[in-house]
Amino acid sequence: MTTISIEQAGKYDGQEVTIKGWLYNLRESGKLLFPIFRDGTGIMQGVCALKENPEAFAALKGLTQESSVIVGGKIRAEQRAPGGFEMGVSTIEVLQKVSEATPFPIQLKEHGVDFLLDHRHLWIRTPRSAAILRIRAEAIRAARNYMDEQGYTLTDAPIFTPAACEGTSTLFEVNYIDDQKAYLTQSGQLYGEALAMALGKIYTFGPTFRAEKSKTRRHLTEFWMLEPEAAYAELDDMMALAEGLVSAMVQSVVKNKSRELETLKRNIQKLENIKAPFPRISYDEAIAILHKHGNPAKFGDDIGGDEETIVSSEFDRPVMVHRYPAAIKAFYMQPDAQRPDLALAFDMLAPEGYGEIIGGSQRIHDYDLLVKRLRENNLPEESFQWYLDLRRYGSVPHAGFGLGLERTVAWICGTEHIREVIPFPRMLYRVYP
Ligand code: NSS
Repeated sequence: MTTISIEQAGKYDGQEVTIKGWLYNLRESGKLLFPIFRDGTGIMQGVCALKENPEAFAALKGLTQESSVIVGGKIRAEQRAPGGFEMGVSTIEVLQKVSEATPFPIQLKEHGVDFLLDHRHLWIRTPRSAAILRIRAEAIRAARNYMDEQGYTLTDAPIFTPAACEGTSTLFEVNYIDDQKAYLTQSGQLYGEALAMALGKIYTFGPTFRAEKSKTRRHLTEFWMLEPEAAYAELDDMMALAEGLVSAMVQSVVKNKSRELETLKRNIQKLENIKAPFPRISYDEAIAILHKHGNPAKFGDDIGGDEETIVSSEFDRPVMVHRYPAAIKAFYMQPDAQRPDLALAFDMLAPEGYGEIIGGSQRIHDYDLLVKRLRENNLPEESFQWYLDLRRYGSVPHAGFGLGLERTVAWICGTEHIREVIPFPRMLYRVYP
């Protein structure tokens, strides 16, 4: 008999097939059993009658949740079943029966979030988690396709680094070999700049680390970032690339993962709207929007989580805020020629209160200015000699950005907290399991 995935069941209407998976739930009603199986691709309702299949009935009766099973039977259309098909179960082989003494800890009822996080290795088996992780995979696939199509080459930045990229306050220090100090990378950007000078247009995509003391629904200590960097590129080029990238990710999920979005009860119409071009406003205009809403922000203030939510509430798609005060931004950002107190930086704020999903900028390409900025920021010049080399040898205007994968996927999925969109979240007080 052909082994099929539940996802593909519709193609096997009327056929005898095998499904390899787990018992997700079991309802017993006299001489009829109504199991639900899952195989990682979906859930399948089954029916098993004592009279017709006494052996399978006996094997299934009293079977515990998450026992592993190989099931055989006929697929048939059933409108009321999840997915539109069910299986008339005729054979069942139990590979491992979950002991009644230690039942599966996650029942089909509400659990507290700490309990779920302690059991994350089992929680990921629920249809909701599986849907989220499939959407994450689709978003990554779409992002890489888009970047490749735009002529960007995928390269990798190191994870052990000798210096900070995004300020020293959130560095994880590592005891490297022979008492050398190293840090876990906060961003691959500085290496991305070197690679852009070698290959023209590149992107890195990997885990990044920040010892963030903030316990919010938007912060992880380990998260994935996709970071394009291009030589001979300016701020506007990066805003255009960023809106194209985000549109491609969202539209690809809408097109290829609609079932998963339905599982999450996500408002798909809101996602269908997410098409480039996105609105662009200056930092000054963002401050004006805040004033209109009675927020007292003034020039020079950082735009924090609450302010981001206010600004983005004016738009039905992500908004890009550009030209922030240089004083509140990173040391490497190119000043605006017209107004040197502003940095040629931009953030993309997602709608529906999901906050900043992208941060990027044009980089300083002038050697003397960069040295001045390193000194002003008390950064160790010796660690940045290789980075200064990029300004000694054929320096050119260049720019890039970083897209936070989990924040982007959390918004696409409409999850409350970004911890749900990474398989094993690392947070302020959590490194287990
Ligand atoms: O600090 S960023 O705004 N920018 C950079 O790191 C640049 N060096 C990127 C670049 O130009 N190549 O971080 C970029 C994004 C930000 O917009 C968030 O979406 C995400 O990274 N981010 C986070 N996600 C989850 N948790 C935490 N703690 C976090 N910090 C940033």
